[in-house]
Amino acid sequence: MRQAEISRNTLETQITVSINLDGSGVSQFNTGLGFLDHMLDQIARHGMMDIQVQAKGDLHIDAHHTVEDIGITLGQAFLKALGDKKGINRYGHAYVPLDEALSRVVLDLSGRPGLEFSCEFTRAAIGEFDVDLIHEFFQGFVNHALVTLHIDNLKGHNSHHQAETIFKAFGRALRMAVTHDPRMAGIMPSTKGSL
Ligand SMILES: [Mn+2]
Repeated sequence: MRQAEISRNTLETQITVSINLDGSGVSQFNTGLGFLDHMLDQIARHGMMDIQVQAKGDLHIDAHHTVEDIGITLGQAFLKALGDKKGINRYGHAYVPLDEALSRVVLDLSGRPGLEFSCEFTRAAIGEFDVDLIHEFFQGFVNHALVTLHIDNLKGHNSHHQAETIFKAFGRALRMAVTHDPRMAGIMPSTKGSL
């Protein structure tokens, strides 16, 4: 089982993330941010990963530090659980629709951080959740999981739908990338020999 637990504590946030890449989508979230819990649930369910997130952040300021630091801690846990990357697909992609919305996520477990994020949200906030923080979450994840991540929202009028298609496609793409290819057993999926 590829699993890891990371605790990360700063003066702004205290976060513990557990992840099992070979799970069944069982999740538990306690972040104080209902919408973020709903999005994290999409990653676990569609990524078929077991994920637990406990977070106490400085929400009296706003949700920025909490969301960014959950992205960072999830990225650290993901990288640790992934191990040596031998035999994995390495690349993953998915298109996910939800009614009128459609998003595409393409990623490479490259060992290099890179985020290309293209989404024009139709609202500034979803409930009380500032949509700017979705980019912050993925930037935190990418910087610490060392992933190349291209996110494009291709269509959508409802910003809840736009966000949800991004997180579902991200989960699906991660699942594809971490899955072992039996023909690649024991082989590093790079001509360089390391990732
Ligand atoms: Mn929803």
